[in-house]
Amino acid sequence: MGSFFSRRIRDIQNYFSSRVHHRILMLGLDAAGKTTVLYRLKENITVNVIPTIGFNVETVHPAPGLALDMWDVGGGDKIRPLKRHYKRSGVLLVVDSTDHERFDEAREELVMILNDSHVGLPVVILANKQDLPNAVSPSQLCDALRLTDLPKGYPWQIVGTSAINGDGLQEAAISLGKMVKKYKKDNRHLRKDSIP
Ligand code: G3D
Ligand code: MG
Repeated sequence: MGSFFSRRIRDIQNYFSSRVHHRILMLGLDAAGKTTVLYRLKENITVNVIPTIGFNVETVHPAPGLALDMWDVGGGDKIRPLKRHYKRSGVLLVVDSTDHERFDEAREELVMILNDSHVGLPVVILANKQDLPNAVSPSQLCDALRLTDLPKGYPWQIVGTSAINGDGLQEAAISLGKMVKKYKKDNRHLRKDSIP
């Protein structure tokens, strides 16, 4: 009960302290852990996930004054082309670090969205499922996704996470928030409605 009230009080404080919401598109192959990440960040709980049909949207507050509207768009291959139409000012790419066979496919998701975005759209990659013994490390995943091929100075970062125990998630969300704020500042000359 105590924790219920403290959560509500925290929500109210966050509501008043963060008037600007940044819209984040969550990308990643099915079963990478997107929905688990979302609810771990939102409520610090593990949900019993069922494959996401349609999408989940939640506002998370990884730090005081920082509000991220997270769009977890599920739906597998059929909905994938639609993702490029979602407005975003940052991307969180969730990768299952144990799913070695699909690293190339995960990279394709990223390339698709970056090709369709304003130059410099910030990306944080979660090397998720670090709690599992066969997970590759963030630096191995960095090589597998060929992240260093992104143009020099491109705003990206990779963080090792576990959505099951929460490791790394807050750090990753705070970094993404900072990168998005900078991106918006640097691109404020673009039309107001072109960057959400
Ligand atoms: P998705 O939304 O990207 O499709 P889900 O992925 O959030 O539905 O997660 C798919 C499965 O991976 C779930 O297990 C979930 O519990 C598990 N999972 C997500 N993140 C982690 C993690 O960091 N570590 C471990 N060990 N498992 C994770 P089930 O068994 O329900 O399919
Ligand atoms: Mg899901």
